[in-house]
Amino acid sequence: MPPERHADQSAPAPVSPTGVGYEGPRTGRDPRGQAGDVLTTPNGVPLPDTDHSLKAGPRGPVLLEDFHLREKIMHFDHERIPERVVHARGAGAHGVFTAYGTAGKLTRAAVLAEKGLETPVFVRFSTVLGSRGSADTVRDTRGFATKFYTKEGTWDLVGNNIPVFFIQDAIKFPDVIHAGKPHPDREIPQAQSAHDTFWDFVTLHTEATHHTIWNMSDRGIPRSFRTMEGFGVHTFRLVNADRQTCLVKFHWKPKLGVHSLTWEEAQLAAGFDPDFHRRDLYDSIENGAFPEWELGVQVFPDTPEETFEGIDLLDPTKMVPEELAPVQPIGKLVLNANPTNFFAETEQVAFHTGHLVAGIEGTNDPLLQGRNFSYLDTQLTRLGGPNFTQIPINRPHAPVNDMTRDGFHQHAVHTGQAPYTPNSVDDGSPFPAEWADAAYIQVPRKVSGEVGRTAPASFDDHYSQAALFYASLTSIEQQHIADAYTFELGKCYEQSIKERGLAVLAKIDTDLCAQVAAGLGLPAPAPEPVEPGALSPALRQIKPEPFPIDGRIVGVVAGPGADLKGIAKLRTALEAEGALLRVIAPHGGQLVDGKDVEIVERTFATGRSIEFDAIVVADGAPKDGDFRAVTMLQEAFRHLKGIGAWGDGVEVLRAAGIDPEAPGVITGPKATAAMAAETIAALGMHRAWDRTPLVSNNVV
Ligand code: HDE
Repeated sequence: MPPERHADQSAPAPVSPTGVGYEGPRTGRDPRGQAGDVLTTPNGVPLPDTDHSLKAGPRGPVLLEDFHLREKIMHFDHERIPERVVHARGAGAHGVFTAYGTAGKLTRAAVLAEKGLETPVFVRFSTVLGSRGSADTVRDTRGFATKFYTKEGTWDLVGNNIPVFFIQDAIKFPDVIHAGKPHPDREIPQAQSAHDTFWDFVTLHTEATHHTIWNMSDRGIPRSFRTMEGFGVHTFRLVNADRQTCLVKFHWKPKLGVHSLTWEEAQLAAGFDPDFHRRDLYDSIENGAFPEWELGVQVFPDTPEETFEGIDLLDPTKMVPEELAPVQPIGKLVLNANPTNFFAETEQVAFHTGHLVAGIEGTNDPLLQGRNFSYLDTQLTRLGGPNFTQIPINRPHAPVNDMTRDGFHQHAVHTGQAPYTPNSVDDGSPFPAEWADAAYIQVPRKVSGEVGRTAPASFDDHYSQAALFYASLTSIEQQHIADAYTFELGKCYEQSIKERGLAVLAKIDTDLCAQVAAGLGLPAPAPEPVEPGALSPALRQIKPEPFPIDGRIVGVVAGPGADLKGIAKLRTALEAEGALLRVIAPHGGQLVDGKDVEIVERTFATGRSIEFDAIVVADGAPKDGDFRAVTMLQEAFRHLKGIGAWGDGVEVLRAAGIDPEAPGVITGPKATAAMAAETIAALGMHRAWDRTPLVSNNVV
């Protein structure tokens, strides 16, 4: 069941960005406006004027007795709170998680175990390194944090879109983040890993190798939040009603498949639309193309060694290939409502790895244990005190009967006289819960060991899974990795850092190392590749089968005199599959042909190839060679997108230097059903990969 939507969340009026559809000033109350008729102060005192400060005469000094001025400015002065120390840039949405019931044998947590149980959720996606105002499409890991408002209390699954992490022990977190963040002297570069300090750290601290190669892969530049996988990263322990335990790794699998931008697209978007991912999430929800993921678990026996097939389950730099432990689906997540207010919800939401419910426990992964401290601690500075669970977005949907009291921003008016236990004054209440309902009781386990700043020997293997990841990918994905390393190391100034980068690559793959060395103009070090082991094709994101196309956008280049009937036909076919069509023309307004009317949603000035998943040229589109239209088509071609044209639109393709016979180019005399079907098929494959040899290097 979708969460109840406040009136402020109703969709905006369908006015095109070019002004078409505007019917003059609104009459009556705008449903998205603030409620209430009369302007007041924060204390509810009605105000006649908030535009002029109180002065002694029109040219006179402002009077200290202007209480309204002081209150208004005082509040404004304090509107900002500290941004998150990491993951500052993000976007969130509300949704529902529905359990399949298949986890019933593994855990007593109803949120996962009870068939058909619907649990409201709030999800926040993020980049890691950039500031709040940084671009969405930078090369980085993405956060994928989910707050489940379960009936047994709040459970947070605070994951990433990459299944492993840079470090094995939380004590290294300040180091890796200080290295990745902008240089402390100039505070550049913003939201980038392509700089000396990042590469200095990850080439010295080689346990970062595996995560780094994922960042250099297409996973570092997702097409959309909707097309990202999510991973809990750490191993968790599930406990069932019979107190039997198993170890699991959580996976989110996107319904639309895992897809990425090309590197050039990512860079263009960072300039042309820095809000690219945020906009995509918001728009797709408003358009009813609700983002969807399946939650799955890899299940391992809870043995004293805490390993599986030789892989240390406590080492967060290691994953378990799906071929060894298949991901078993246990539920579905649908995001179906945008936040009403970004600050109140997306900014103030506070996730915490220690927010666990009965039936879900952590493990001794030293990274997870450090996180369990950090996520509480950080909120004290960010949200200004210990009462952040009372902020609306953080409030549990389960009854709260705690004994915390007072503190900054206390909103509860607690009753009773005995916030301690045991007590007799309040009749002994609250009483301890029964085991069946309670969390934070560990299944008894023996703990012993010598105190020391140590790590298991298995943590010393820093390369084998990086090699496995690289070796398992398609040659196109491997090429992207080589291009990414060449770019990033090429942005470093220190020769020794580049050389160390190559020394790491020499252990991963000889050909990869040679390619990057050639790009840097440096000699390749002697190959010493480690054995990657059995390959894991599940790691590939280029798959042979098509994915659903919900929310994908096809741009149609048109203009006065274009075949509007053909456009309408194409739109009907696309919309039937959940995709959208936007008309691009030299100017805004409308295109009219008799009774046929098309609203121009993007002009040659406001449109850019990056926002379209395919571009089609209509019969009758302008043939004046406008460089903006030409650029749009050439970019789409380079980025391996579906390209199409019907009628004399084919001439426009030719004039842009696009061969109508090239792979993934769809042409025909008319906008027929067959042409629409081919366009839909092209969208489903994400890109025309077999066009790759025709486009220049280092851009896709
Ligand atoms: Fe985080 N991380 N992290 N992290 N992390 C934060 O918490 C931290 C790690 C992740 O949308 C902070 O509330 C430490 C792994 C996400 O609000 C902070 C360590 C994974 C988000 C913090 C890690 C993550 C954060 C900053 C090493 C993937 C955004 C603000 C031990 C499994 C949550 C905040 C949101 C945010 C600490 C490592 C994911 C400082 C100490 C591994 C998705 O508490």
